[in-house]
Amino acid sequence: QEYTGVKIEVTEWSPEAAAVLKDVVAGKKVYMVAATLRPETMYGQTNCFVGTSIKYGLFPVNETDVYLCTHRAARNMAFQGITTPAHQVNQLAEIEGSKLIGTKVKAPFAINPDVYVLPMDNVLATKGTGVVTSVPSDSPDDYATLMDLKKKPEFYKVKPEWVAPEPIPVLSTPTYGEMTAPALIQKLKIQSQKDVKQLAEAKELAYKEGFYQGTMSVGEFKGLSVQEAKPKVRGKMIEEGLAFAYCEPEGLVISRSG
Ligand code: ZZB
Repeated sequence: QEYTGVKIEVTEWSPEAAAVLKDVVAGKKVYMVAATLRPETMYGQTNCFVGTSIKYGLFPVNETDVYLCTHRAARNMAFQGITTPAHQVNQLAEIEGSKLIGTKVKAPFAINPDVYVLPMDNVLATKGTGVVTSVPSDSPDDYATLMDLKKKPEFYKVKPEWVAPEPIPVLSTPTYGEMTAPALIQKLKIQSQKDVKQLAEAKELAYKEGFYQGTMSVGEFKGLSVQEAKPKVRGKMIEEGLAFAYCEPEGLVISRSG
């Protein structure tokens, strides 16, 4: 499975994260790395998700940059020559996802780039980097999770102002218009991120409709089909140093059907 590793720069740690990490990463740039299959949707990022009980590590990439992701992902990156020295995993520090909530980050290519780290129940530690970038216009999981956070901010320990009020349109499809994920949430009567079965179905439908029927509504490739725009946006992000190719070893992941 070839993902795009999106570099989401930390601009201000939450107080809990600062207490653990500030000295360790002083003078360095830290990027939370999100693995995505939908680089063309990066314009509509509204936040970044972590799992609260997942442990994340900080791993040096070179002299100046540090990546934040699961140890498992860092190991894959080391073997893919993404981090240096190759084949070596050097963990600078470890932190629980719960402490990262409220950290301010910069989402590359996003129309509103200054966003926050928020909690999601269904982040898998065993997939991608354990960091998920959130695009509620086109990802039903992201939209459902944000509905939960808006309904119960105290329960989820988030400040309401960290949660984007509305998704940002990115692409349009004949069946669902510019808000594919919200339309599917309504159609399948999904109430929350706990409706995992219906969400899996919604995700499959959103992928298919977006990929085969979608047209870009925003960005440099506005008007192009999603199929054409996807590699172009990805290429641009990589060229600008905002993303990189990240592969998940075969056989260790449960790939989506198709
Ligand atoms: C942005 C995005 C925008 C995504 C979208 C999807 C959609 P898959 O298909 O099952 O391989 N993801 C990545 N890592 C994790 C993780 N560890 N735990 C939970 N979710 C994760 O899933 C790949 C997608 O699942 C990734 O692409 C990421 O969310 C999320 F508009 O990134 B995506 C219809 C989906 N739309």
